[in-house]
Amino acid sequence: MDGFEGNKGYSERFGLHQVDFVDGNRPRTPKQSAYFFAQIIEQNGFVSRKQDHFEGVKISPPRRSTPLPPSEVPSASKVVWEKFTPQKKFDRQMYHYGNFSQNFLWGVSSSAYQIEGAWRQGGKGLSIWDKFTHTPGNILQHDTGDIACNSYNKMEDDIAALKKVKVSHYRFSVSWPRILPDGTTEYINQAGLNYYKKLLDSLIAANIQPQVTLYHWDLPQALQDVGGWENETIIERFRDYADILFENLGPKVQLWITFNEPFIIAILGHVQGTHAPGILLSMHDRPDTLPYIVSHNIIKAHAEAWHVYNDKYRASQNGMVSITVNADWAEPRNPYKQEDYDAARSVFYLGWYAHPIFNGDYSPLMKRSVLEQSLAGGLTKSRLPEFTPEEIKRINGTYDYFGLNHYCTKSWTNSCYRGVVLLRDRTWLESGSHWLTMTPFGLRRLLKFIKHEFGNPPIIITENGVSENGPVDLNDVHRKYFYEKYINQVLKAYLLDDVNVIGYTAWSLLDNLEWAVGYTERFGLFYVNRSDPDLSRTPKASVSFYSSIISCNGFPDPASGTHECWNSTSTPTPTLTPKPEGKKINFLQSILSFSDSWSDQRFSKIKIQIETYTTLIHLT
Ligand code: PNW
Repeated sequence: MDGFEGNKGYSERFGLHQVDFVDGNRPRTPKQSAYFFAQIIEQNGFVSRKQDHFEGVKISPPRRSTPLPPSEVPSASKVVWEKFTPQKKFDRQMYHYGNFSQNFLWGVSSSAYQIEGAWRQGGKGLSIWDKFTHTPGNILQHDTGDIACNSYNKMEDDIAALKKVKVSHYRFSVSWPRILPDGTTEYINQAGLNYYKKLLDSLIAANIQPQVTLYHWDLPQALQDVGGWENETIIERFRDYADILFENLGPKVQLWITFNEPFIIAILGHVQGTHAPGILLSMHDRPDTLPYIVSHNIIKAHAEAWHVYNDKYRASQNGMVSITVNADWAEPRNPYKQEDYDAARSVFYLGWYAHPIFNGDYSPLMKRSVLEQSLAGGLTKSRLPEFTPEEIKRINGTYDYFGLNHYCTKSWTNSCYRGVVLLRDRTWLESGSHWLTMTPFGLRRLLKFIKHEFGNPPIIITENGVSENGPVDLNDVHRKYFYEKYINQVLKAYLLDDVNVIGYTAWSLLDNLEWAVGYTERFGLFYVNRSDPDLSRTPKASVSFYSSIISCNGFPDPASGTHECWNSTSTPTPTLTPKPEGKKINFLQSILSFSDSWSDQRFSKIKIQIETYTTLIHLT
């Protein structure tokens, strides 16, 4: 808008909007250019029209959806924001000592395509990820999962790594095409079943409880060829696949997850095209209802698998079946601004899947916002499909716990002309992945939100972790920092907010194929040397650190004496030294090592941990 132009005062006007400086309210009026620019934004460029040259561009005022009235902002997020957003940094970062429940589950996580390799071994069929990674241009450095960490052939090494961390459970996924090469029950690949049976037996022998994900994104290519998740016959295919796994592996498994992160499947796979099957919605002649249809079918397929278990296997196997949704925590940039509240509320996507399963049907907020966007986009009805009353009933309650993947918090605002906008707080520490900042405080808030929004279910955190890229440094102080701070927030949620958290799973056991960015971003507790033909695994410093938290079942108060379980000093000496380059990382590293050396001297009664550039204060 027109504004104060330095020594030219108000005489020079750069604005898309004219401001009336005579009127005390300073009303703004869009100039023609505002409409023109809005149209460029709306079309994301210039749509070619033959007569443009002669008639000019047709100008219409930009469409904007009306914000939700305050009363319709669902209460659960409000409860959390009202309690936490005004928190002083002091309270937010206060270190909390204490323990988790006695049978708390401590684990690490992996997924089939990211670690198994053996893509054409043991009778396995092709998956959409095999095809996607073999299509040039899809994956950084042309990486593939053909060999990955070769976990298919290195089961003993993986079990040894798990033992070293001293986990009580291990989350892995089954590759659907390894069991059913063409996706259907026409042919069941016994070698595939045997592999997973052997893995389960080895885990049980090591006293590690398995948690098995049925679908971590590697759909049999043969099913994609007939429409994949878009074709509703897949619901039956998935149910049959689940039935076979429950029947054959169920006697050895107590914890199941049907789907990993349906949101990522819908959006990265079927809108952005950065994940398999690689559908970039804007480039295809596809209906833009696609992500909603895909999600609709996934929700139904989940429910059918849960019912199969409930009807046929629960009585004899007595396990728990659920779904894992991923969620960032959304923080309003300015908690005192209604628009920012609404912006933050509107970006919650876990409810897309969790609401039908935990509360019944899509939420009113979801229905309303998809309808609004659909109408604004010129459609006559909502893109969101509807469940029939019978379907709502059949889906509602198909869970035995809440599976949550969480990585970070984002800050949101609503600016008049740009709509809902994501902001990055520059004080948040970065990681090896552009989308991941270290924001431990958000996890406590998210857990409290889930408690209120979804009826206080038992929650298992099925993924949480951080990456690095660039040169290898086994002294991963940033990961120790991450786990200490995030897990401490989980402890606060459990002890102070009464959230029913029953387990925590670190992502990931090994440095593995990080999807579209290949092997460049490393989330592992163990470094995998890719130049060694044997793909040897070496523990990073975070292994013994995480292992200490597990042995202590939380954070024992140093004031109550020395604790046998705490062994964080016995970290391996780094052998691969070159430090990450670049000023920023070095600075970050030095802050983290500084905070780390302090954190080992656990003598103060109340300890305030730094998150970033602030100073450590010790109170005794
Ligand atoms: C999860 N994001 O995916 C997956 O379940 C894992 O397989 C993956 O390796 C891990 O997180 C780390 O990325 C995500 O862009 C992928 O916000 C992307 C996002 C979040 C989770």
